[in-house]
Formats: sequence, C-alpha cells, structure tokens
Amino acid sequence: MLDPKMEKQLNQQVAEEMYSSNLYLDMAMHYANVGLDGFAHWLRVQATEERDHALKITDYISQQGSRAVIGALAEPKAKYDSNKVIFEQVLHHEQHISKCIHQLVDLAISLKDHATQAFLQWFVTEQVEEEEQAGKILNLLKIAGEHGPGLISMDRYLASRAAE
Ligand code: OFO
Repeated sequence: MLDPKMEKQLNQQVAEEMYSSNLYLDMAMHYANVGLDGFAHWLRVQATEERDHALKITDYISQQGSRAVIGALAEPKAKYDSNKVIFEQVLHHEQHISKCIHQLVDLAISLKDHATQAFLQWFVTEQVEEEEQAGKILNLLKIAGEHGPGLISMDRYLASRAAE
C-alpha cells in the first residue's frame, strides 16, 4: 500500500503524462494539417509513448493496492508560430516532466519508499533520452531551416521513427 502522499503525487503524474500525450497529439494534428507527415508521425508515436507512460504508473499504483485515477485534463496549449517554436515547447515540456519525476523520487526517498524509488528509476533514465531526442530535433531544425529541401529531409527523417 502506498503512502497517501505518494499515491496522490503518482496520480498527478498520470495526469501529466496524459496531458503530454494530448499535447503531442495536438502538435501532430497541426503537422498533418500543414502536410508535414513525417513530423506528424513522430509526434503521434510520442503521444502513444506518453499514454504508455501513464499506464505504466497506473499499473504500478494498482499493483501496490492503491487506486489509480484518471482525472480531468486541461486543453493542450501550444504555439504554432514555427517548427523551431514547436520543438522548443517539446523540449521545455520534457524538462518540466523531468522535474516532476525528480520530485517524485525526492518524495519516495523522504518516505523511505524503496519500491517506488526503484520503480521511478526507469522514468529517470527515460527522461534523459526524451530530453536528448527533443534537443537533437531542435538543433537539426536550426540547421535545416523552416522551408525548402532541409525541411523536407527532416520530414523524411522523422517519418522513419519506429513505433515502440
Ligand atoms: Fe515525455 O515523458 Fe513521459 O515520462
């Protein structure tokens, strides 16, 4: 059984992951609308991953004999001024998620909840990868530019992302 504080914060993280999923899905819809199908594909895969992250946490909460909750979600808010602006938001959002995960680890440590600490290590490692991926795409976008052959190459590159 989880400490009520741990249960509450894990459920908040479920909402964070579900919000991430909707945010990336909304970005995917933007790209589908402007005809950059590779960008749309990459973000759809990311949205699915985020939902999987949420379910990984709900499964853990249930496994611990506590009640997982799917709460109300805010409407995703993103700015679509340019590709650079969009992927800056992806990176900033992942940095925010990393902070949330680290706060969860801090709470697990303070509660001497070794099981939750061990469970959260997967997320700590995953966030390093997520920030790296978003940062790489942002750098490539700065090189490729917002239009022309560079952007088309980027679109092809992002289309090659395998669904996990
Ligand atoms: Fe993109 O991060 Fe989930 O955890």
